[in-house]
Amino acid sequence: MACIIHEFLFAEYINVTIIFHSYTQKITLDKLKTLYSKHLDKWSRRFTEACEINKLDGIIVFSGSQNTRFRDDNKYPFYSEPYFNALIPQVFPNSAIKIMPGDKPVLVHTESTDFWHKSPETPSGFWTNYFKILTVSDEKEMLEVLEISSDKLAAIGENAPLLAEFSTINDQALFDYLDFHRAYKTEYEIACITEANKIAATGHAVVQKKLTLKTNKYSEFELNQIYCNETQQRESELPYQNIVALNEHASTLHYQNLNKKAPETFHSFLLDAGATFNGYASDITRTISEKKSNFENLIKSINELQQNICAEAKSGVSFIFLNELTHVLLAGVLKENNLIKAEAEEIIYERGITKFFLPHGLGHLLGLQVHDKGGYLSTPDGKHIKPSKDHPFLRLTRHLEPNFVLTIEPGIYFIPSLLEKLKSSSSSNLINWTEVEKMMVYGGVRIEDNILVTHGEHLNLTRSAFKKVALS
Ligand SMILES: [Mn+2]
Repeated sequence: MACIIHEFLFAEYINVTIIFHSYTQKITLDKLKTLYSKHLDKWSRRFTEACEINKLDGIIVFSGSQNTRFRDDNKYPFYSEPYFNALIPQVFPNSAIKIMPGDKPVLVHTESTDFWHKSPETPSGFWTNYFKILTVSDEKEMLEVLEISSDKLAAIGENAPLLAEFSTINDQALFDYLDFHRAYKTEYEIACITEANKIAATGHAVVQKKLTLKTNKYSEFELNQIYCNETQQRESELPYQNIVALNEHASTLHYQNLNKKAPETFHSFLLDAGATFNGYASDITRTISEKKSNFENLIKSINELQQNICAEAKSGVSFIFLNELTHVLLAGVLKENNLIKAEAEEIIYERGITKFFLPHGLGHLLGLQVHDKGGYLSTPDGKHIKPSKDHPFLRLTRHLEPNFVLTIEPGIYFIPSLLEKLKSSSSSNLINWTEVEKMMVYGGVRIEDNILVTHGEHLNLTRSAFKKVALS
């Protein structure tokens, strides 16, 4: 994910498509290196404390193995154990990091001699000085150099046969401690998520431009390709599978298809797509529509609601409260947009009608994983706050604190199965069904930003990145 600028100025002459990748890495390597040094210190302290609390001599983090498909010799895409990437920005399959409090951490890196595949990258970059790096050729040798002499070594990672050597494997108390603390992002992590936002912003900008310029020309499949090309991220590098939804497909919350045919008529487009930078994710959604429609007004209302909720995202505020507030405001949006009978706004929220239009939670922690772990932990020793029965899909129940990075992603959807339920409920008479029916072709709206909680006002990492590519 290095600095990418390709310009083919002679494009017209040789009749090829002009490719212009507008993302340029703004953060210098020197800056990244300085931040990484402090970041690694912080994580070393966290691992040391986790060892003290759990009476461990050390922790070994395995990156995971390159798995093969069933009855096949093809491999699945490789996804590294997140705690491996918390320590090292590069990705290596079949490798391990040994952390012994007080010692320099050791990276055991496997270099395969398989001539079918390109060998994994060799460790390189600003981080290598901080590690003792040992190269091995297979698992057996890896176990030897890891020197598992103590039974007080804990292993973290995909539960492969290699881990059977350890008495403590993926211990819940250890995870609780680490997961709780990872919500507080280091400056290095904030810088990485900021870069991931800039990369994704270039993709959103180009995709939106194509769609509004050439209405009804592109299929979901093509729009996804445009996004991947612009961000220079292959699908397996993205933090999650892009949601590329035209028209009524936007009503499927995690719509996973990529229709290869452009629809006859263009009504709306929802793009939920992020990027990764040094293992850290961005997660951004925008919805656009045909002009001068009621649905366009609805997008404006949700955008306003989203900005109002972001403004409330301050240190000390409970995310459960913000989620409730979203539903209160959503009742107002339903009224403003004539989707409910005018006089009923107050009881819309009380009757839980908004949940039929917004069944998912307001947002989640963001970091090494798009749905970063630790969203329910209220203490480092594993106390949980579960979401209420009313909002079972809420992924974050903590009180916000400085350096949390999270998404704020309200929406409103016209989901046939949920609307059927609402229609047969006692609240049906409160809904303006004629207007709701008109909205079905648009599917739904979601507006999602990544924000950083500070001691004062929040910082919106997405809107800052979007400004630079002239989007809002
Ligand atoms: Mn999200």
